[in-house]
Amino acid sequence: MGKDLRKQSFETLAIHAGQEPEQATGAVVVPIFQTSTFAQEAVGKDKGFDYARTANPTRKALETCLAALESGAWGLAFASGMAGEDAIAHLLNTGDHVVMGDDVYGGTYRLFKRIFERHGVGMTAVDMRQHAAVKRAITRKTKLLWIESPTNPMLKVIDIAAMAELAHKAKALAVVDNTFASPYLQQPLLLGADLVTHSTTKYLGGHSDVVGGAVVGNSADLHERLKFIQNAAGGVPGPFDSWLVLRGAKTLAVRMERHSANGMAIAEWLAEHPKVKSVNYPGLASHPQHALARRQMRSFGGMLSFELKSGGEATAKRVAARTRIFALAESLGGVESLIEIPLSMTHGSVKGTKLAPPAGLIRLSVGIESVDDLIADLAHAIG
Ligand code: P1T
Repeated sequence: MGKDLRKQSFETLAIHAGQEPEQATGAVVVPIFQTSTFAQEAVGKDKGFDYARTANPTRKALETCLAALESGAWGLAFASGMAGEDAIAHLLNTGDHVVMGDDVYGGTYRLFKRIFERHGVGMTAVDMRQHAAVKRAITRKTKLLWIESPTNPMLKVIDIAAMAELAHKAKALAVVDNTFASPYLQQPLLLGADLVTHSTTKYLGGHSDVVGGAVVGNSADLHERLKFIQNAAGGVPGPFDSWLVLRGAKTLAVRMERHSANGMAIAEWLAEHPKVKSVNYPGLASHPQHALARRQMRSFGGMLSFELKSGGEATAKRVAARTRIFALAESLGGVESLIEIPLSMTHGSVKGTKLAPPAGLIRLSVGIESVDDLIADLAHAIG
């Protein structure tokens, strides 16, 4: 960060952190430094960049911006959300143990269950709304608590400050996947988390045109270790993908306001619908952790899930195939609305486990289109 941007507000940081006019030409927008290597004047005498896996100016601008948006000291960008999570998991050693929420993105569970368990890292999944259950799950070997809030796809809200406290008592790291909320709605580092991770594919990128990941923190030691893993394992984003996330992040604040307003209106409409059994949205007063969500989040975002009273999985699939504006697709957080069936799509990897969501659950990623058009689309699809 060139000037002291730390004191500035979120909206300003999103547009300016790491993004001063470029020195050689004055270009107002950070250029796409599409190069794999950097010429050196003499051996070891470079301009801060030598090889683009280690560092690239476009990626560096993004990393500075991500750190500012999460109120962290540093940020690291990755080729996908999973690549960032994989880097965090590589902090662990054989014999270590992880306590994880029991309603996390299916790919996160799969990473720990199918890859890291093979390398001797144990894992226990637990409902993190039950603090006593989390305490029971923590052992002497527990080195990391993996917290997602709101959760994917049930929209449970987890008390991040309380989880961080439990982690620190056990001398373990508190890691928060902040993908659903985005840093505009919630800043886990300020609540005591050690690391925040994102799929920047989602709200940070915001336009469904890039896959990326991020890890942000404060500790210099964790920065060194994760930067080493990032470079040694090499899961870095290219310059164009870094640029797309950086450009998307500029409008995060205004997008999240609209996502939240649309999400709230649709949740309220669904809650009143005679064919709807239940709606999971932290902004509804009926949500079991609504009070916690109000404390922890600025507003409630664009993600929600619901179940119909009858018909189960088959009816849910039929509804998902009948919308015209909501595209039937995996992913979330873009300006366009998406609809999906988690158990058959994004969470297929937890089918048959205790993490499996209900088969008839429908998940919406509410975009920023006209909310009247979105409601009309759902009304038609639900019938
Ligand atoms: O897809 P990728 O950028 O690698 O991010 C993985 C990831 C991590 N964390 C959360 C909370 C996520 O939701 C995801 C990806 N999720 C979807 C693709 C989805 O539709 O839920």
